[in-house]
Amino acid sequence: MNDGDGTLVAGAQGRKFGPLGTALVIIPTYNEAENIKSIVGRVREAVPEAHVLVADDNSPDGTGKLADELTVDDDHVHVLHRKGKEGLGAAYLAGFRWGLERDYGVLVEMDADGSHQPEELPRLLTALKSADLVLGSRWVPGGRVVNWPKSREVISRGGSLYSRLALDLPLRDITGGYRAFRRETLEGLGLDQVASQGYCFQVDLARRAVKAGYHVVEVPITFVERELGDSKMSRDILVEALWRVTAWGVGERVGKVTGRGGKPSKP
Ligand SMILES: Nc1nc2c(ncn2[C@@H]2O[C@H](COP(=O)(O)OP(=O)(O)OP(=O)(O)O)[C@@H](O)[C@H]2O)c(=O)[nH]1
Ligand SMILES: [Mg+2]
Repeated sequence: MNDGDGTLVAGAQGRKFGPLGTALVIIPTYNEAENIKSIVGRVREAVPEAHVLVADDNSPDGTGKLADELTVDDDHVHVLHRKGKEGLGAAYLAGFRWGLERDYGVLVEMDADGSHQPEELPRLLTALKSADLVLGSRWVPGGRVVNWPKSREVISRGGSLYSRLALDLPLRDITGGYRAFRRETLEGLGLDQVASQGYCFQVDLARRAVKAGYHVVEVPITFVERELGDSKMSRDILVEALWRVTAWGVGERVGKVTGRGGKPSKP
């Protein structure tokens, strides 16, 4: 359903939602030395009460050390040092666990490369006041991408459309990674079973939230392609996402016919 300002909603209506509590903005990093100071500074300025967790996979370019330096004068910045490169999904899962072990009420996903603008985070958090999960969305009215070649847009829109149809999800941007979760939502999603590979991670979290009946809201964002550092996206990641989404979709349809299997576990 579209509420008129480009915001799409899915899930239970008319619910009462509790206060949000403190937000933890999780930023996974692998070789983001050129971006880390700027992105953390922008988050701190845009939402001063929020905390930041940099989840670094022992980046060879020293991103983890630069992040450590940011913690010296700022008790709102934290660093989770991981052993080595395991992919964005694994870093987020570790970051979620770190946050859930502490007293955060909201956990936010944000890339380090500036694609997800911290200045838009207040809008996501406002929407979360009456939602279980907010997706920053490029593909609802008002959302857009800056500096993307047409080919990239076609792949991204196509990936979301395919996931929407294969998994029967009422969402427009299913692969995006700018999201705000209430703590209770993450606790209810069964993080131990979430697929952690590439874009599958984002798709799996979104489908689990919708199928579990959570109130999922899409808020338009302006996604800005990175200017500094290298992309970690690869063709292998895309191919893997394609077959996994297909397998989930087939599994759900078979499950509907046979009455078993295929669905993500309910909280
Ligand atoms: N900790 C960790 N972070 C990662 C890993 N792979 C990617 N990231 C981070 O995840 C975020 C998204 O990665 P990007 O390379 O920007 O991927 P993308 O946005 O799909 O690709 P571009 O649009 O080309 O930038 C960035 O902050 C990366 O540093 C990883 O293996 N471990
Ligand atoms: Mg990026």
